Amino acid sequence: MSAATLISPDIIRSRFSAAMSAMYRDEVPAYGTLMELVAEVNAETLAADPAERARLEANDDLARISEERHGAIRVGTAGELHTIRRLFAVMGMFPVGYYDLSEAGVPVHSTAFRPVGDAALKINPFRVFTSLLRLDLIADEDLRGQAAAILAERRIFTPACLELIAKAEAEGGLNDADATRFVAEALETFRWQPRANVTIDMYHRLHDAHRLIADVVSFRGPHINHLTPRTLDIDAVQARMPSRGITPKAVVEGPPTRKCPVLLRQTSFKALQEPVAFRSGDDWKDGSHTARFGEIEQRGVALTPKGRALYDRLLTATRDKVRPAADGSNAADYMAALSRTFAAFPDDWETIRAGELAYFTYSLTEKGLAAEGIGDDIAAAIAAGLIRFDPIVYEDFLPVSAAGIFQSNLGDGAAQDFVANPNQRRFEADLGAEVLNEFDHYAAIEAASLAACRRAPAGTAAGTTA
Ligand code: OOG
Ligand code: NI
Repeated sequence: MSAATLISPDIIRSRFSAAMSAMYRDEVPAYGTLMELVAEVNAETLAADPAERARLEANDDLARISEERHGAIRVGTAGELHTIRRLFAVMGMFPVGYYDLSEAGVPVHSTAFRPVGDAALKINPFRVFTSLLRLDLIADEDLRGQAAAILAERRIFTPACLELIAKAEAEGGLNDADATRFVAEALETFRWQPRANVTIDMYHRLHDAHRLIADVVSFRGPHINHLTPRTLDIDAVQARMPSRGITPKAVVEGPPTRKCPVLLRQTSFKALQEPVAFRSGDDWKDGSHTARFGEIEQRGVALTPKGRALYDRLLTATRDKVRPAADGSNAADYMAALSRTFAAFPDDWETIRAGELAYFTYSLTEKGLAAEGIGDDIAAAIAAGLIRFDPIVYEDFLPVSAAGIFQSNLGDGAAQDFVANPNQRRFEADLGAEVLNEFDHYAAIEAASLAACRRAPAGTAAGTTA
Protein backbone atom coordinates (compact mmCIF):
# COMPACT_ATOMS: atom_id res chain seq x y z
CA MET A 1 0.00 0.00 0.00
CA SER A 2 2.52 2.58 1.17
CA ALA A 3 4.93 1.70 -1.64
CA ALA A 4 2.44 3.23 -4.06
CA THR A 5 2.91 6.60 -2.40
CA LEU A 6 6.72 6.53 -2.53
CA ILE A 7 8.23 8.64 -5.27
CA SER A 8 11.14 7.60 -7.43
CA PRO A 9 14.68 8.43 -6.24
CA ASP A 10 15.24 9.77 -9.78
CA ILE A 11 12.57 12.40 -9.20
CA ILE A 12 14.09 13.39 -5.85
CA ARG A 13 17.46 13.76 -7.59
CA SER A 14 15.92 15.98 -10.29
CA ARG A 15 14.37 18.24 -7.68
CA PHE A 16 17.62 18.32 -5.72
CA SER A 17 19.80 19.26 -8.71
CA ALA A 18 17.34 22.00 -9.74
CA ALA A 19 17.39 23.37 -6.18
CA MET A 20 21.21 23.25 -6.06
CA SER A 21 21.42 25.07 -9.37
CA ALA A 22 19.12 27.85 -8.21
CA MET A 23 20.96 28.20 -4.91
CA TYR A 24 24.37 28.33 -6.59
CA ARG A 25 23.34 30.87 -9.24
CA ASP A 26 22.05 32.99 -6.44
CA GLU A 27 25.22 32.63 -4.35
CA VAL A 28 27.74 32.91 -7.22
CA PRO A 29 26.51 35.36 -9.89
CA ALA A 30 29.44 34.54 -12.23
CA TYR A 31 28.05 31.03 -12.39
CA GLY A 32 24.79 32.40 -13.79
CA THR A 33 26.82 34.20 -16.45
CA LEU A 34 28.57 30.94 -17.32
CA MET A 35 25.21 29.16 -17.62
CA GLU A 36 24.00 31.82 -20.06
CA LEU A 37 27.15 31.49 -22.16
CA VAL A 38 26.82 27.69 -22.24
CA ALA A 39 23.18 27.91 -23.35
CA GLU A 40 24.13 30.36 -26.10
CA VAL A 41 27.00 28.23 -27.44
CA ASN A 42 24.89 25.06 -27.26
CA ALA A 43 22.11 26.74 -29.26
CA GLU A 44 24.62 27.90 -31.89
CA THR A 45 26.20 24.46 -32.12
CA LEU A 46 22.82 22.81 -32.66
CA ALA A 47 21.79 25.37 -35.28
CA ALA A 48 25.03 24.88 -37.22
CA ASP A 49 24.91 21.07 -37.22
CA PRO A 50 21.51 19.56 -38.07
CA ALA A 51 22.92 16.00 -38.04
CA GLU A 52 24.22 16.42 -34.49
CA ARG A 53 20.92 18.02 -33.54
CA ALA A 54 18.98 15.03 -34.85
CA ARG A 55 21.31 12.60 -33.07
CA LEU A 56 20.92 14.44 -29.76
CA GLU A 57 17.18 14.73 -30.20
CA ALA A 58 16.96 10.95 -30.46
CA ASN A 59 19.02 10.37 -27.30
CA ASP A 60 18.60 13.37 -25.03
CA ASP A 61 16.10 15.93 -23.97
CA LEU A 62 17.20 18.97 -25.99
CA ALA A 63 15.45 21.38 -23.64
CA ARG A 64 17.69 20.17 -20.80
CA ILE A 65 20.94 19.87 -22.70
CA SER A 66 22.57 22.78 -20.84
CA GLU A 67 21.66 21.61 -17.34
CA GLU A 68 24.14 20.63 -14.66
CA ARG A 69 25.89 17.30 -14.98
CA HIS A 70 27.86 17.39 -11.77
CA GLY A 71 29.00 19.26 -8.68
CA ALA A 72 31.72 18.69 -6.09
CA ILE A 73 32.14 18.71 -2.32
CA ARG A 74 34.94 17.93 0.14
CA VAL A 75 34.14 16.30 3.48
CA GLY A 76 36.34 16.15 6.56
CA THR A 77 35.70 12.89 8.40
CA ALA A 78 34.89 9.23 7.88
CA GLY A 79 31.57 9.77 9.64
CA GLU A 80 30.62 12.58 7.27
CA LEU A 81 31.50 10.45 4.26
CA HIS A 82 29.43 7.58 5.62
CA THR A 83 26.33 9.72 6.11
CA ILE A 84 26.73 11.49 2.77
CA ARG A 85 26.61 8.06 1.11
CA ARG A 86 23.27 7.40 2.80
CA LEU A 87 22.00 10.86 1.82
CA PHE A 88 22.86 10.35 -1.86
CA ALA A 89 21.34 6.85 -1.86
CA VAL A 90 17.94 8.44 -1.14
CA MET A 91 18.34 10.15 -4.53
CA GLY A 92 19.49 7.05 -6.41
CA MET A 93 23.16 8.10 -6.40
CA PHE A 94 25.77 5.43 -5.69
CA PRO A 95 29.56 5.55 -5.32
CA VAL A 96 31.34 4.76 -8.59
CA GLY A 97 35.12 4.76 -8.98
CA TYR A 98 38.00 5.47 -6.59
CA TYR A 99 40.29 8.41 -7.29
CA ASP A 100 43.55 8.90 -5.44
CA LEU A 101 44.56 12.54 -5.76
CA SER A 102 47.51 12.42 -3.35
CA GLU A 103 49.49 11.30 -6.37
CA ALA A 104 48.74 14.67 -7.96
CA GLY A 105 49.57 16.74 -4.89
CA VAL A 106 46.11 17.10 -3.34
CA PRO A 107 45.54 15.46 0.10
CA VAL A 108 42.20 13.78 -0.64
CA HIS A 109 40.76 10.61 -2.09
CA SER A 110 37.41 10.59 -3.80
CA THR A 111 34.50 8.88 -5.47
CA ALA A 112 31.56 10.08 -7.54
CA PHE A 113 28.01 9.50 -6.35
CA ARG A 114 25.94 9.01 -9.46
CA PRO A 115 22.92 7.39 -11.01
CA VAL A 116 23.84 4.02 -12.48
CA GLY A 117 22.08 2.70 -15.56
CA ASP A 118 20.77 4.26 -18.71
CA ALA A 119 17.23 4.96 -17.55
CA ALA A 120 18.31 6.77 -14.37
CA LEU A 121 20.99 8.77 -16.21
CA LYS A 122 18.44 9.87 -18.79
CA ILE A 123 15.94 11.07 -16.22
CA ASN A 124 18.61 13.13 -14.51
CA PRO A 125 22.39 12.62 -14.80
CA PHE A 126 23.41 14.76 -11.82
CA ARG A 127 26.37 13.42 -9.84
CA VAL A 128 28.54 14.71 -7.03
CA PHE A 129 32.32 14.27 -6.99
CA THR A 130 33.00 13.75 -3.30
CA SER A 131 36.43 13.99 -1.70
CA LEU A 132 37.51 12.98 1.79
CA LEU A 133 40.29 15.04 3.35
CA ARG A 134 43.31 12.97 4.37
CA LEU A 135 44.71 14.52 7.49
CA ASP A 136 47.05 11.51 7.66
CA LEU A 137 49.04 13.09 4.83
CA ILE A 138 49.75 16.26 6.84
CA ALA A 139 53.19 16.31 8.39
CA ASP A 140 52.52 18.75 11.29
CA GLU A 141 51.23 16.46 14.04
CA ASP A 142 50.02 19.25 16.28
CA LEU A 143 48.01 20.90 13.53
CA ARG A 144 46.65 17.52 12.48
CA GLY A 145 45.27 16.97 15.98
CA GLN A 146 43.69 20.41 16.14
CA ALA A 147 42.09 20.05 12.71
CA ALA A 148 40.66 16.66 13.70
CA ALA A 149 39.26 18.14 16.92
CA ILE A 150 37.57 21.01 15.03
CA LEU A 151 36.05 18.59 12.54
CA ALA A 152 34.84 16.26 15.28
CA GLU A 153 32.70 19.08 16.71
CA ARG A 154 30.80 20.09 13.62
CA ARG A 155 27.45 18.73 12.46
CA ILE A 156 27.01 19.02 8.71
CA PHE A 157 23.50 17.49 8.49
CA THR A 158 20.36 19.00 9.95
CA PRO A 159 18.48 16.77 12.45
CA ALA A 160 15.49 16.67 10.07
CA CYS A 161 17.75 15.55 7.21
CA LEU A 162 19.08 12.66 9.32
CA GLU A 163 15.54 11.66 10.28
CA LEU A 164 14.39 11.63 6.68
CA ILE A 165 17.40 9.56 5.57
CA ALA A 166 16.56 7.00 8.27
CA LYS A 167 12.91 7.03 7.24
CA ALA A 168 13.79 6.46 3.58
CA GLU A 169 16.01 3.54 4.59
CA ALA A 170 13.35 2.00 6.82
CA GLU A 171 10.46 2.42 4.40
CA GLY A 172 12.25 1.96 1.10
CA GLY A 173 11.79 5.55 -0.03
CA LEU A 174 10.01 8.85 0.64
CA ASN A 175 6.55 10.11 -0.20
CA ASP A 176 6.07 13.36 -2.07
CA ALA A 177 5.82 15.66 0.95
CA ASP A 178 8.81 14.04 2.70
CA ALA A 179 10.82 14.26 -0.52
CA THR A 180 10.16 17.99 -0.69
CA ARG A 181 11.29 18.40 2.93
CA PHE A 182 14.30 16.17 2.30
CA VAL A 183 15.49 18.30 -0.63
CA ALA A 184 15.19 21.49 1.45
CA GLU A 185 17.00 19.94 4.42
CA ALA A 186 19.72 18.29 2.32
CA LEU A 187 20.40 21.61 0.59
CA GLU A 188 21.49 23.05 3.95
CA THR A 189 24.51 20.74 3.99
CA PHE A 190 25.80 22.24 0.74
CA ARG A 191 25.09 25.90 1.45
CA TRP A 192 27.86 28.49 1.68
CA GLN A 193 28.69 29.54 5.25
CA PRO A 194 29.83 33.17 5.33
CA ARG A 195 30.85 32.71 8.96
CA ALA A 196 33.86 30.49 9.54
CA ASN A 197 34.21 27.97 12.30
CA VAL A 198 37.72 29.11 13.28
CA THR A 199 39.75 32.20 14.08
CA ILE A 200 41.69 33.91 11.35
CA ASP A 201 44.93 32.71 12.93
CA MET A 202 43.80 29.09 12.78
CA TYR A 203 42.62 29.65 9.21
CA HIS A 204 46.09 30.85 8.23
CA ARG A 205 47.79 27.90 9.92
CA LEU A 206 45.49 25.48 8.09
CA HIS A 207 45.98 27.40 4.87
CA ASP A 208 49.76 27.27 5.19
CA ALA A 209 49.62 23.49 5.62
CA HIS A 210 47.47 23.22 2.47
CA ARG A 211 44.74 25.44 1.05
CA LEU A 212 42.43 22.51 0.80
CA ILE A 213 42.70 21.81 4.52
CA ALA A 214 41.62 25.39 5.23
CA ASP A 215 38.68 24.97 2.84
CA VAL A 216 37.43 21.86 4.61
CA VAL A 217 38.24 22.50 8.27
CA SER A 218 37.37 26.21 8.56
CA PHE A 219 33.68 25.94 7.74
CA ARG A 220 30.57 24.50 9.29
CA GLY A 221 29.74 22.43 6.24
CA PRO A 222 30.98 21.08 2.89
CA HIS A 223 29.78 23.93 0.67
CA ILE A 224 29.26 22.92 -2.93
CA ASN A 225 32.44 24.24 -4.56
CA HIS A 226 31.30 24.13 -8.19
CA LEU A 227 28.54 23.01 -10.50
CA THR A 228 29.14 21.89 -14.06
CA PRO A 229 26.76 22.17 -16.99
CA ARG A 230 27.28 20.24 -20.21
CA THR A 231 28.57 22.06 -23.26
CA LEU A 232 28.48 20.87 -26.86
CA ASP A 233 31.56 22.97 -27.73
CA ILE A 234 33.98 23.38 -24.85
CA ASP A 235 36.59 25.19 -26.97
CA ALA A 236 34.06 27.89 -27.90
CA VAL A 237 32.95 28.45 -24.29
CA GLN A 238 36.58 28.56 -23.10
CA ALA A 239 37.41 31.15 -25.76
CA ARG A 240 34.41 33.36 -24.99
CA MET A 241 34.60 33.44 -21.19
CA PRO A 242 36.77 36.60 -21.08
CA SER A 243 34.23 38.50 -23.20
CA ARG A 244 31.73 37.84 -20.39
CA GLY A 245 34.08 39.10 -17.73
CA ILE A 246 35.02 35.70 -16.33
CA THR A 247 38.56 34.29 -16.30
CA PRO A 248 38.97 30.73 -17.56
CA LYS A 249 41.62 28.42 -16.17
CA ALA A 250 44.63 28.24 -18.48
CA VAL A 251 44.00 24.96 -20.30
CA VAL A 252 41.16 22.54 -21.00
CA GLU A 253 41.80 19.32 -19.05
CA GLY A 254 41.64 15.91 -20.69
CA PRO A 255 42.11 14.89 -24.32
CA PRO A 256 42.43 17.41 -27.17
CA THR A 257 39.67 18.31 -29.64
CA ARG A 258 39.01 15.24 -31.81
CA LYS A 259 36.57 13.90 -34.41
CA CYS A 260 35.74 10.97 -32.12
CA PRO A 261 35.57 12.39 -28.59
CA VAL A 262 36.96 10.20 -25.81
CA LEU A 263 36.50 10.35 -22.03
CA LEU A 264 35.98 13.81 -20.60
CA ARG A 265 37.11 17.36 -21.38
CA GLN A 266 36.59 20.03 -18.73
CA THR A 267 37.54 23.57 -17.85
CA SER A 268 36.42 26.16 -15.31
CA PHE A 269 36.47 29.79 -14.45
CA LYS A 270 38.84 30.63 -11.66
CA ALA A 271 37.57 30.56 -8.11
CA LEU A 272 36.45 33.86 -6.66
CA GLN A 273 37.72 35.56 -3.53
CA GLU A 274 34.75 35.87 -1.18
CA PRO A 275 34.25 37.70 2.12
CA VAL A 276 34.23 35.49 5.22
CA ALA A 277 33.80 36.44 8.88
CA PHE A 278 36.23 34.67 11.22
CA ARG A 279 35.77 34.09 14.94
CA SER A 280 37.46 36.57 17.20
CA GLY A 281 36.51 35.97 20.82
CA ASP A 282 32.80 36.73 21.00
CA ASP A 283 33.06 38.85 17.89
CA TRP A 284 33.76 38.41 14.18
CA LYS A 285 36.65 39.61 12.08
CA ASP A 286 36.49 40.21 8.30
CA GLY A 287 38.61 38.12 6.00
CA SER A 288 38.23 36.23 2.76
CA HIS A 289 38.46 32.77 1.23
CA THR A 290 38.85 31.52 -2.32
CA ALA A 291 36.92 28.37 -3.06
CA ARG A 292 33.98 28.50 -5.38
CA PHE A 293 33.98 28.42 -9.17
CA GLY A 294 32.03 27.24 -12.21
CA GLU A 295 33.03 24.44 -14.54
CA ILE A 296 31.90 23.02 -17.90
CA GLU A 297 32.26 19.53 -19.31
CA GLN A 298 32.01 17.68 -22.60
CA ARG A 299 31.97 13.90 -22.62
CA GLY A 300 33.08 11.25 -25.09
CA VAL A 301 33.32 7.46 -25.26
CA ALA A 302 34.29 5.32 -22.24
CA LEU A 303 37.69 3.67 -22.80
CA THR A 304 38.64 0.09 -22.00
CA PRO A 305 41.67 -0.50 -19.75
CA LYS A 306 43.71 -0.82 -22.96
CA GLY A 307 42.38 2.48 -24.34
CA ARG A 308 42.83 4.15 -20.98
CA ALA A 309 46.44 2.98 -20.78
CA LEU A 310 47.06 4.56 -24.19
CA TYR A 311 45.32 7.76 -23.05
CA ASP A 312 47.40 7.91 -19.86
CA ARG A 313 50.61 7.27 -21.78
CA LEU A 314 49.91 10.03 -24.29
CA LEU A 315 48.90 12.48 -21.57
CA THR A 316 52.08 11.78 -19.60
CA ALA A 317 54.18 12.13 -22.76
CA THR A 318 52.59 15.52 -23.43
CA ARG A 319 53.15 16.74 -19.88
CA ASP A 320 56.75 15.55 -19.94
CA LYS A 321 57.25 17.88 -22.90
CA VAL A 322 55.16 20.86 -21.78
CA ARG A 323 53.99 21.11 -18.19
CA PRO A 324 51.02 23.52 -18.13
CA ALA A 325 52.05 26.55 -16.07
CA ALA A 326 49.55 27.84 -13.50
CA ASP A 327 49.74 31.37 -14.95
CA GLY A 328 48.74 30.12 -18.40
CA SER A 329 51.92 31.45 -20.05
CA ASN A 330 52.46 28.23 -22.07
CA ALA A 331 48.80 27.30 -22.58
CA ALA A 332 48.96 27.45 -26.39
CA ASP A 333 52.14 25.33 -26.43
CA TYR A 334 50.51 22.77 -24.15
CA MET A 335 47.33 22.48 -26.23
CA ALA A 336 49.41 22.16 -29.43
CA ALA A 337 51.63 19.47 -27.87
CA LEU A 338 48.52 17.62 -26.68
CA SER A 339 47.05 17.54 -30.20
CA ARG A 340 50.35 16.39 -31.71
CA THR A 341 50.85 13.61 -29.18
CA PHE A 342 47.27 12.38 -29.46
CA ALA A 343 47.69 11.84 -33.21
CA ALA A 344 48.74 8.36 -32.02
CA PHE A 345 45.22 7.69 -30.70
CA PRO A 346 43.00 6.38 -33.56
CA ASP A 347 40.30 8.87 -34.51
CA ASP A 348 37.71 6.82 -36.39
CA TRP A 349 35.12 4.67 -34.62
CA GLU A 350 35.80 1.40 -36.42
CA THR A 351 39.54 1.49 -35.69
CA ILE A 352 38.84 2.38 -32.06
CA ARG A 353 36.32 -0.48 -31.82
CA ALA A 354 38.42 -3.08 -33.61
CA GLY A 355 41.42 -2.11 -31.47
CA GLU A 356 39.32 -2.68 -28.32
CA LEU A 357 40.14 0.80 -27.11
CA ALA A 358 36.59 1.80 -26.11
CA TYR A 359 33.20 0.41 -25.09
CA PHE A 360 30.20 0.30 -27.43
CA THR A 361 26.63 -0.89 -27.37
CA TYR A 362 25.67 -3.18 -30.22
CA SER A 363 22.20 -3.41 -31.73
CA LEU A 364 20.62 -5.29 -34.63
CA THR A 365 19.88 -3.39 -37.82
CA GLU A 366 16.70 -4.07 -39.84
CA LYS A 367 18.75 -6.50 -41.89
CA GLY A 368 20.12 -8.11 -38.74
CA LEU A 369 16.62 -8.50 -37.31
CA ALA A 370 15.57 -10.37 -40.44
CA ALA A 371 18.68 -12.58 -40.54
CA GLU A 372 19.26 -16.04 -39.08
CA GLY A 373 21.59 -14.89 -36.32
CA ILE A 374 24.69 -12.74 -36.54
CA GLY A 375 27.41 -15.37 -36.26
CA ASP A 376 30.46 -15.23 -34.00
CA ASP A 377 32.48 -12.73 -35.97
CA ILE A 378 31.41 -9.26 -34.85
CA ALA A 379 33.50 -7.44 -37.44
CA ALA A 380 31.94 -9.57 -40.20
CA ALA A 381 28.43 -8.91 -38.84
CA ILE A 382 29.14 -5.17 -38.87
CA ALA A 383 30.58 -5.34 -42.39
CA ALA A 384 27.50 -7.28 -43.52
CA GLY A 385 25.25 -4.58 -42.07
CA LEU A 386 23.65 -6.91 -39.52
CA ILE A 387 24.60 -4.94 -36.42
CA ARG A 388 25.54 -1.37 -35.62
CA PHE A 389 27.58 0.01 -32.74
CA ASP A 390 27.32 3.24 -30.74
CA PRO A 391 29.81 4.69 -28.27
CA ILE A 392 29.01 4.32 -24.55
CA VAL A 393 29.40 7.74 -22.95
CA TYR A 394 31.99 8.02 -20.17
CA GLU A 395 30.07 9.05 -17.05
CA ASP A 396 33.00 9.14 -14.62
CA PHE A 397 36.03 11.32 -13.86
CA LEU A 398 39.78 11.49 -14.48
CA PRO A 399 42.26 11.90 -11.63
CA VAL A 400 44.81 14.03 -13.53
CA SER A 401 42.04 16.32 -14.79
CA ALA A 402 40.45 16.51 -11.33
CA ALA A 403 43.83 17.48 -9.86
CA GLY A 404 44.15 20.20 -12.52
CA ILE A 405 40.70 21.52 -11.58
CA PHE A 406 41.57 21.44 -7.86
CA GLN A 407 44.88 23.18 -8.41
CA SER A 408 43.76 25.98 -10.64
CA ASN A 409 41.11 26.82 -8.06
CA LEU A 410 43.23 26.48 -4.98
CA GLY A 411 45.72 28.97 -6.35
CA ASP A 412 49.24 28.77 -7.68
CA GLY A 413 51.64 26.48 -5.90
CA ALA A 414 48.87 24.47 -4.26
CA ALA A 415 50.40 21.18 -5.34
CA GLN A 416 52.60 19.57 -2.74
CA ASP A 417 54.59 16.41 -2.77
CA PHE A 418 52.75 13.77 -0.83
CA VAL A 419 53.85 10.21 -0.68
CA ALA A 420 51.39 8.77 -3.16
CA ASN A 421 49.49 6.09 -1.32
CA PRO A 422 46.14 5.10 -2.69
CA ASN A 423 44.07 3.45 -0.01
CA GLN A 424 40.83 2.25 -1.53
CA ARG A 425 40.23 -0.24 1.30
CA ARG A 426 40.39 2.50 3.89
CA PHE A 427 38.14 4.73 1.80
CA GLU A 428 35.57 1.97 1.41
CA ALA A 429 35.68 1.18 5.13
CA ASP A 430 34.96 4.86 5.88
CA LEU A 431 32.26 4.96 3.22
CA GLY A 432 30.63 1.81 4.55
CA ALA A 433 30.33 0.34 1.04
CA GLU A 434 32.44 -0.74 -1.90
CA VAL A 435 32.65 1.56 -4.89
CA LEU A 436 31.51 0.22 -8.24
CA ASN A 437 34.41 -0.38 -10.62
CA GLU A 438 33.64 1.78 -13.66
CA PHE A 439 35.44 -0.47 -16.15
CA ASP A 440 33.50 -3.54 -15.04
CA HIS A 441 30.31 -1.53 -15.34
CA TYR A 442 30.93 -0.40 -18.95
CA ALA A 443 32.12 -3.88 -19.94
CA ALA A 444 28.87 -5.35 -18.58
CA ILE A 445 26.75 -2.88 -20.60
CA GLU A 446 28.65 -3.81 -23.77
CA ALA A 447 28.40 -7.55 -23.08
CA ALA A 448 24.66 -7.32 -22.39
CA SER A 449 24.07 -5.49 -25.69
CA LEU A 450 25.94 -8.18 -27.64
CA ALA A 451 24.10 -10.96 -25.84
CA ALA A 452 20.78 -9.31 -26.74
CA CYS A 453 21.83 -9.22 -30.42
CA ARG A 454 22.62 -12.93 -30.26
CA ARG A 455 19.40 -13.84 -28.45
CA ALA A 456 17.02 -12.02 -30.78
CA PRO A 457 14.84 -14.55 -32.58
CA ALA A 458 15.55 -14.82 -36.30
CA GLY A 459 13.07 -13.11 -38.57
CA THR A 460 11.87 -10.63 -35.91
CA ALA A 461 11.81 -7.79 -38.43
CA ALA A 462 9.58 -9.74 -40.81
CA GLY A 463 7.06 -10.18 -38.01
CA THR A 464 7.54 -13.94 -37.57
CA THR A 465 8.07 -15.42 -34.15
CA ALA A 466 10.59 -18.04 -33.12
C1 OOG B 1 36.77 18.44 -7.22
C2 OOG B 1 37.57 18.53 -8.47
C3 OOG B 1 37.25 17.38 -9.38
C4 OOG B 1 36.17 17.25 -11.66
O1 OOG B 1 35.29 17.67 -12.42
O2 OOG B 1 37.12 16.56 -12.04
C5 OOG B 1 36.08 17.62 -10.24
C6 OOG B 1 36.96 19.57 -6.26
O3 OOG B 1 37.53 20.62 -6.62
O4 OOG B 1 36.51 19.41 -5.11
O5 OOG B 1 35.05 18.13 -9.89
NI1 NI C 1 34.10 19.12 -11.53
